[in-house]
Amino acid sequence: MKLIKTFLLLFIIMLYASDLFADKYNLPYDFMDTVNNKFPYTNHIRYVSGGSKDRATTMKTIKRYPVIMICGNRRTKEDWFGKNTGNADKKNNNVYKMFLSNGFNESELWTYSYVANENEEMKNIEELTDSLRVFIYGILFYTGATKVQILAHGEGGVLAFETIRKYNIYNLVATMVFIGSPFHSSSIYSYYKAIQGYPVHANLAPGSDFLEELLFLDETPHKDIIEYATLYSDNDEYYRNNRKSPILNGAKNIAFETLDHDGLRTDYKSFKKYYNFFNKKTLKYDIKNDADKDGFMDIKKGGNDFNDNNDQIYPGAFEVENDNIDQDCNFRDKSSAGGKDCEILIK
Ligand SMILES: [Ca+2]
Ligand SMILES: [Ca+2]
Ligand SMILES: [Ca+2]
Repeated sequence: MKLIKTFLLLFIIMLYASDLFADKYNLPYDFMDTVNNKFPYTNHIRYVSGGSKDRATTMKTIKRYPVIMICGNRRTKEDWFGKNTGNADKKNNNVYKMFLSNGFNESELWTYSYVANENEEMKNIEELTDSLRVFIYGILFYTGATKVQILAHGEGGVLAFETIRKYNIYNLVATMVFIGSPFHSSSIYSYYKAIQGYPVHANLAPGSDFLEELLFLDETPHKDIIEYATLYSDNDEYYRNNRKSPILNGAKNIAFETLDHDGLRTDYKSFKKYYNFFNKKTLKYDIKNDADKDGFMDIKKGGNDFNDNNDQIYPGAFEVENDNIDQDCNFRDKSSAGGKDCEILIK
């Protein structure tokens, strides 16, 4: 009898635990295999989550462009599930759940972390761009959506901005919303910390060459196809002497007065401002519009496949060097004489 009771108790605990994880804290079981078969360098992706129970369900239920939520430095994806809420009003601080209760579904919501544990310092931003890029390709392939949307907090915003810029994948993004991101540096970063072994500090400290180069040409590139917004606050402790650091010229810049750095991300007032930017319908994958069956629809039919008669050409495909063919569909060929991402524009 005692044994039966113990089993019953265990069973109830398991039911409760599975309910706790119902809000997609993990990836669907078939995500890594599906994506890894298509992009063999997927092993960069770690500490991510999102989607519905499997690929078929995700593809069937997705309606909007998927949203990738990217956390700030020394944080993890848990920030989007109700952790670190700053001075936000304490009623409703789980961003993931707020999206769900405002009509989004699991297939449309994804999170991205670059470290395993809270308080781990982000590496050099340049080193992290590869994995975010692969995650973007992976989500597009897995969900069948034609673009992604980015919601990024703090340093995660700079990482996202640099990833899209470096690989010239503006055509894969519909929306970028940055919450308190140090685009114009923050005095919490210093060169002193950089030489102590925290290279991200050199990226984000006042006077940073990295930031200057990042924003030099245009603070909102391709804003004809991408909607940009920023949220900033007079009370953000990252920017005591530089409160407009998160603002981007050309974006919708939304000001708050009292929310702090985490409150900006998790307060319902703030959420209400930013979630509207993400309510954008995606075209869904239809095999009829994918002649070469590589999983990406023809660009002429609203997809991202630049050559729908060659299954070795699609976003994220293996790029053959110096052949004047753009295999991975970013308007550039890989070149031994190439720029930052080793690619050059094809004439
Ligand atoms: Ca195709
Ligand atoms: Ca090539
Ligand atoms: Ca290319």
